[in-house]
Amino acid sequence: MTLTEINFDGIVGPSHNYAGLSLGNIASASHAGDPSYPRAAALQGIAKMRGNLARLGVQGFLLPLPRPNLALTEALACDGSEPPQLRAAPWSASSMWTANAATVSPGPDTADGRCHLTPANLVTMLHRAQEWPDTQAQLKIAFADHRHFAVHDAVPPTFGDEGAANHMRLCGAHDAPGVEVFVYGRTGGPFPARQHEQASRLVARRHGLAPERTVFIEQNPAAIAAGAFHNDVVAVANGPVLFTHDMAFADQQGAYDAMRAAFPALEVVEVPSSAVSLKEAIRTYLFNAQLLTLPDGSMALIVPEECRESAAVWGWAETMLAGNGPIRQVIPVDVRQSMANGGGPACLRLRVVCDPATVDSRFLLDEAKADLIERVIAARWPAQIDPADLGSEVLANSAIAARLALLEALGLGELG
Ligand code: SUG
Repeated sequence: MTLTEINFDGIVGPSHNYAGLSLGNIASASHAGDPSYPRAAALQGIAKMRGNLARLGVQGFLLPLPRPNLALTEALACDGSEPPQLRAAPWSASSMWTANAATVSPGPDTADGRCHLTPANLVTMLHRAQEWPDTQAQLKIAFADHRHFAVHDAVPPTFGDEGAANHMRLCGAHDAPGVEVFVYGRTGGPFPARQHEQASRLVARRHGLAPERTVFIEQNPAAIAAGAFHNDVVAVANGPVLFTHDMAFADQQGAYDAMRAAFPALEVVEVPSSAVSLKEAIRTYLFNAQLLTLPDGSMALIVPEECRESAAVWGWAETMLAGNGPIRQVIPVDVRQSMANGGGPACLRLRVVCDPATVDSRFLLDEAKADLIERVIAARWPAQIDPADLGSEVLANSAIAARLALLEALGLGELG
C-alpha cells in the first residue's frame, strides 16, 4: 500500500453561470447577471489539473452533476413567474467546487484504518443542497473498494456541513497518522455561518477519529462577515504547515495553541493584516491556494492569477520567498471563471489520501484522458450563457447532452 494524496478536481459543468446565488460570497454577488463562459471555464480547470499532474504525477477528477436538475425545477413549481434566483438554482454548476463535495479522513487517522468520506449536505444554500445524493453516487463508484473506503450518508439537517472546505489535516507525512482540524462558524452575523459545530463533531465521531488527534476551532465571525464563507478562504494546511491569515479564527492564539497541543510539530506561516488586509485576502483568494508537497519534499503554493495582480499580496509573497520558510514557490493559475463565483484553486479540488491503485481508474487523469476531456468540452460545452437564458429548453437539452457525451467518452455512462 502506497498512500499518497490525490487531488480530485471538479470538472466545470456545461451550465456554469452567474446567478448570484450565494449570500455572503462577495464574488458571486458582484458578478450576478454577468455572462458566463462555460467552455473557457472548463478548459481553465483542465489546464490547472494538467499542471498539477505534471508536478505530482497523480491527479483525479469528479464529473459534473446532472444540470439543470429537472426534479428540482418541478419541486420548486417553476412556471416562469418565480424569482430568477429560484429559476437559476437547478442550473447551478456548483458541484465544480469539490472542496465542498465531502469531508475526507484518511485511513491512518481512523479507527478501522479505512479512508472515510462524508458527503457535505450543503443545506444552507438551495442551489448547493441538491448536490449531495449525486455526489455520493459518484463517490460510491470512485471509492467502491470497501476494504479501503467507507462512503457515508450526509449529516442530517439542520446541521449545515460544507465538507473539506472547513477541515484541515496536519501530519508529518500523508501516510502517517494526522491531526484533523474542524473549523465551524456561529450564527449571528450579517451572513450565514454555513458550517455548524455539531456537523463537524458528528463527522469526526462517525469517521472514528481519536479525540486526542481532533481539534475543533471557531472561525472568526469578522472573517465570515468580510466574505470568508468557508474557512478555506482564509487558511489552508498541508503536512505540518498551517498557512493562515491572522484574522482567520475567533481566538487566533488559542487556535494555534490547540493545534500545537495535538500536533507539536505545527509550523505556522501567518500573513499579518498589516501586510494583506482581510478584504484583500478575500478579494484575491491568496489562502484558497493548493499547498502542495512536491516530489523533492519542498512546498509550492498554487494561487489564483488575481494574487499576482495585487501589489500587497505579491509583495508579501516575494518577501516570504526571500526568507527560508517551508513554502519555496508561489505559482499563479488562471481560474478566473470559477473565481468570479467565489471558487479558487483550492475550492476546485477534494484531497483524498489513498493508494491510487484502490481508486476506480476512470476517475484518474493522464495526459491522453486530459486531451479527450478537452475535445469533448471544446465540441459540446456552450461558449456563453447569459443568466436570462436559464430556463430555456434548448439550452437545457444542450447542457444535458454535453454532460452525457463526456460520461460516454470516459466510460461512465452509469452516472447518466
Ligand atoms: O458555495 N459559489 C460557491 C463557491 C464555493 C467555494 N468553495 C470553497 N470555498 N471551498 C459557494 O458559494 C456561486 C453560485 C452562484 O452564485 O450562482 C456559488 O455557489
